[in-house]
Amino acid sequence: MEQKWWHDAVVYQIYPRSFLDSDNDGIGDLNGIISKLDYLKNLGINVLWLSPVYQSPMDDNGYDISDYQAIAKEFGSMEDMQRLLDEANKRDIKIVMDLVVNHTSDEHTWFEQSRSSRDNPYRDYYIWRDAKPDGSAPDDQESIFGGSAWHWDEHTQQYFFHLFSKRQPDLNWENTKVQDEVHAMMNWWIDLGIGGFRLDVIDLIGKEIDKGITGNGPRLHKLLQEMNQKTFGDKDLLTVGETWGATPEIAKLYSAQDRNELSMVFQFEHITLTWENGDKWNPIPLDLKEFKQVLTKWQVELADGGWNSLFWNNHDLPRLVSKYGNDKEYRVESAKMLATCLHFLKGTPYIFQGEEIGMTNVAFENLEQYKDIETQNFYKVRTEAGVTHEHMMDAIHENSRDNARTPMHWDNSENAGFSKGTPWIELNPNFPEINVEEALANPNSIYYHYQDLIKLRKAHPAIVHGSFTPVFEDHDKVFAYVRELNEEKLFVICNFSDEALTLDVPTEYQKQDLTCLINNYQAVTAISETLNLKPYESFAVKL
Ligand code: TEU
Repeated sequence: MEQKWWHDAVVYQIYPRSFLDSDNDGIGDLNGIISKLDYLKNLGINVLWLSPVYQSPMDDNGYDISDYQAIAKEFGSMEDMQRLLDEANKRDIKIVMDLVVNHTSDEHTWFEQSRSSRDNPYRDYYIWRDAKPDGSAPDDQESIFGGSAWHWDEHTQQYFFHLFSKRQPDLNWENTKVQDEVHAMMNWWIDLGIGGFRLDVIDLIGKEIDKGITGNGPRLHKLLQEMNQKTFGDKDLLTVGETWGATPEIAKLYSAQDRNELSMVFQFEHITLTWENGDKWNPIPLDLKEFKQVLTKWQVELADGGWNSLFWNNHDLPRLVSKYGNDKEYRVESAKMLATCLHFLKGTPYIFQGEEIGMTNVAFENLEQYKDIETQNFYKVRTEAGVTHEHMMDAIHENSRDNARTPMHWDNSENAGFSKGTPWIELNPNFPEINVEEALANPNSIYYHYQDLIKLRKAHPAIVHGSFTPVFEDHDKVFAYVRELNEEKLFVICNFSDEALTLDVPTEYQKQDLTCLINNYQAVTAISETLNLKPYESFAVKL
């Protein structure tokens, strides 16, 4: 496998709306990000993925783009964007843009043209179909945000297709003009000096609507190969596809180097294990054995001929320490354990803003406090179908996307230092205890643990390229593994429970005079036949 700069990179995801508000309009912005580049550099990351900052009516907080080559006013200007690129560049930080091309906003000129008449040249940029003879939608396909995927257009008397909100019409990727426009737009951004793209719901662009196929459509990989060839293929960028429907086999199609598609994809198999039958509004407890099996499968199957991206959370998902750790008694220990567990795996790790200080889920009391369109839509759809208010509020507390979107906690001043205006969404009330200022002042903070993990990745090729072997495979509370490359053998062990555990250690792992690389209680320098682990204890040693 040819070595790439992004193999040992660590990416930090920013949700600009909630990061830092420099002009006190209550919404985070590009100048806010620029002012924190040194903070991010100090953490050790070398790539920033920005959730969308393009012009947008913000129906889905920017995942509904009305102009791909303009910056949303609330986030700043194109000059600010150029300054961000320059300032990041000075610090050897690359900027990855979020590329949302499955759909646009209904305020994009392409769609305004498209909906103006049936014979407009832009009509075929989107997906239009006649009503059934009784006037109903062409079929019963559903939107991922709830309700029908078809919306009736009174003016031209046809339905258009939208997999997300009705203000996010799907582009028609069968139209080569759409492909050309997107490629040209991507090249425009590449020429500006960006470091790559995160491709939003990219596995949907090969859809065949009339056959009811949306994910993993037959034309998907051909479209990506063409995109690669016409845009970033010879540019050495980081490209990561968001692919909810990927299996390891599919992930290899995207990420095997000789296929010339993407650097890597985000797979979600470990995430949806806590969703009953794939339904996030029916959360179920984590079964650690299943979780281990899934992660192990991905490590083993993508060992060569593919590349993993590693993440526990993002702007759509609950906070990791609340979901997989214990955000009360063992918040610090479990946040560090989860970080160690992920950052010693093979792949490119992603950190979501606030993860490095152990930010937690929020539990707003009233539905109105939630701003997310998915949360609002599903509350309506499900309660109308008979689900109780209590059930939905519990599910929202568990899995609403707004868990990740409350403003970043910088310090314990008003609004956690995020804004002097009125924040667009309320803060998590725990900011006086959990904030950056606090973290930077405490040498034992979660922040410094992440900093250490990033340094270790840069210093130990075994973390980046080594083989992966699971240990204690049948244990239902411990996730342990070995990473090995040439002479170096690293042993990582993580207690995922709030119980103290005693393990019988196989002889090959019993060693004296060990070098402990990282730990969240005492450093471990010897392992004998029994190993005692404290709640959420984890460490990595060199065997
Ligand atoms: O997410 C895709 C997506 O399917 C999510 O909406 C996900 O299904 C949901 O949160 C889980 O229930 C991407 C973006 O990450 C998301 O923020 C956008 O809303 C969506 O695409 C549409 O662009």
